Amino acid sequence: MLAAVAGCTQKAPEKIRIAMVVKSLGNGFFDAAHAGANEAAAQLKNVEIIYTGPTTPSAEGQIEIINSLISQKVSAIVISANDPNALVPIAKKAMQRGIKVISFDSGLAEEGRQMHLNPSNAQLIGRKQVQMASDAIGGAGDIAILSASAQATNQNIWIKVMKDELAKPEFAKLKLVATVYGDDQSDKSYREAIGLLRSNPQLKAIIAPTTVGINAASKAVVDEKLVGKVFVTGLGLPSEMAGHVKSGAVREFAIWNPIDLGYAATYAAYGFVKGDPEAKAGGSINAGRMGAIALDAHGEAAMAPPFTYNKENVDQFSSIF
Ligand code: RAM
Repeated sequence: MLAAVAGCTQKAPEKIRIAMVVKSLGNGFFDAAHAGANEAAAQLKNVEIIYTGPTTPSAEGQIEIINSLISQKVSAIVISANDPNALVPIAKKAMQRGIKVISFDSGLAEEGRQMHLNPSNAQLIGRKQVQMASDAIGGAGDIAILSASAQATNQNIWIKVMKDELAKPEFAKLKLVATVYGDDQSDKSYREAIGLLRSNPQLKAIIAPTTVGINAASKAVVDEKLVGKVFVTGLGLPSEMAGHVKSGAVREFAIWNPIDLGYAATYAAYGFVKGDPEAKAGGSINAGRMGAIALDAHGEAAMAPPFTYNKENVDQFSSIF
């Protein structure tokens, strides 16, 4: 039936509310993902982004937040999970209430989400970090890993890949002496890095597969006056790492574009909310300017390979993310 006076009697369609639940607030990586989510929302129209996360990266904090998002009846939850399994029951509860659950960056176990968006292939990410550490120290010496939180899905997958790489003959002269956790908190990461440097005087490299950890470890190397003796590498944001590349604490690091990741994850959530018939395991999602992204049989997708930064190109990207 036609409305009598167009515009007067027609109700505006209800806003689609997509909640982006990050590992913790105050992390520049997730601030960039949030910017990407906002960009997607502006293009999709009628989408509101609720950006939220605990103050420290814990599963408990995220469970509380999801509980409240269920009461708020959001349309979708896009989450970077602090634990692959602990969040499954609450994620299932959300899905039972009709909320679409998508993990990105750090995954939920398959039964706890409808899809997972990986930034890149885990094998590539793990191998890249070992290669950068090896190159920085001439292929031989003691190395350590400074990770995020001990239960983080993504870091644990990458650490496993790194250990598998280190077992290969080409990296036989690299010795992993310790793996420590800074919980994606700057101060704890810094203290853990100082601890590594002081208790391992032969240490030659720290690999931090976290943007918070790599920044803190670089600062620790500078403060301990170990530039040139210990090299830091891993996954960092150009905006936070430019100074450390210049100080010499870091030669190379890698990352993907977190803005694109948040953008694509938001498009994916929208596809599920709208009931796009292709939004399913084995199908694909329409990710706006990123094109179509294929989902495998487990509902997993991966974006672009990580990009490497060094003194030649870090300044070019540091104003972007
Ligand atoms: C930190 C977070 C995030 C990870 C990046 C590389 O910001 O742990 O999950 O993807 O580092």
